[in-house]
Amino acid sequence: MELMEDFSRPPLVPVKGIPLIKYFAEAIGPLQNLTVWPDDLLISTYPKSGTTWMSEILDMIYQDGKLEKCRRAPIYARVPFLEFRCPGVPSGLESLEETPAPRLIKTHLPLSLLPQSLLDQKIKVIYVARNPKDVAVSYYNFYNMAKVHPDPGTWESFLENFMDGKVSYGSWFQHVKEWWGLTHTHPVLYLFYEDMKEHPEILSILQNPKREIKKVLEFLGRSLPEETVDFIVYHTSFKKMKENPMTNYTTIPSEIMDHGVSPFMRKGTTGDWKNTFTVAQNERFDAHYAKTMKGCNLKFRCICKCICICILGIKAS
Ligand code: PPS
Repeated sequence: MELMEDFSRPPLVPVKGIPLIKYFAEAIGPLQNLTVWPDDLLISTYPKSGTTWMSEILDMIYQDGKLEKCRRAPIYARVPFLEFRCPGVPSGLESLEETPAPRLIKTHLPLSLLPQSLLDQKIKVIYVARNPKDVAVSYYNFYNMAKVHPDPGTWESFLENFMDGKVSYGSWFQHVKEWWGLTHTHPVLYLFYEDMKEHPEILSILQNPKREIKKVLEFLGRSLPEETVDFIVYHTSFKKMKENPMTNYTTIPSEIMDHGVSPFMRKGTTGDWKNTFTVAQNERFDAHYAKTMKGCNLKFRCICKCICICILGIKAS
């Protein structure tokens, strides 16, 4: 892979009012001519919501749990990133052209920037949403390590920008709401990172996405033997994916992603925001959340828990 230029953290570029990474903004025009295939499957998320995790689960399902087949290439080559563009690296569109059917496609685009053909042809979508406080913390660390982003500045200022939708891909609030709205008219399976983390029986911190994987299988109209599902659960655990070079993004040159600053597979937990938010930031965020999400019936379990924790006092822990 030959790198052509210094990434120099270019400022975000607005496209139809949505701020985007400069290189991705340049990809939006050509993307509008995308030819979709009826068996394409779109994995849509706001950044840092569990995209890579869901991508690996889906590729394992598509490969009938055959690990060696999932090791054929890094995750970004197996699941092309629709709007990806970066000097010296194949674009999302180029990767997509090399991918045989049935294709898995990753996007973070809001609906206003999505190629219309994906909506017109009612391509199946799996959407994963995550508690916005954990998203904000994960995104801040990602901005620091992935140099296609502008400098994030201090955590304090990044959080303000996040709440105002002045980060790449715009407002988290708008994103989760509009894709939720799409579930009424399109084949969208809307899942939550927290449900994937939660052990179904004992509500413990143990990771067990089995119940959610079964929802995915049903949505796809596929079935797999129980032991294959267990195998997928095991191989898509945070620990296994963190040590797997085909999923942990260490194959990306450090000029683009510097894992020394913060690894891509960072913590993989729920509630990590409590280690970063101050009490004041948490209160401000909760007030903003209540105002912005008013009238929306989407429920993020951690938000309520956080409010309770906050009422109980002492820092947000
Ligand atoms: S990206 O760059 O937007 O596509 O990132 P994305 O994959 O959506 O999100 C990265 C966060 O997901 C965590 N992650 C996981 N958590 C649990 N289990 C598994 N298997 C897993 N794989 C990735 C990853 O660690 C990032 O979260 P943080 O909180 O930063 O650790």
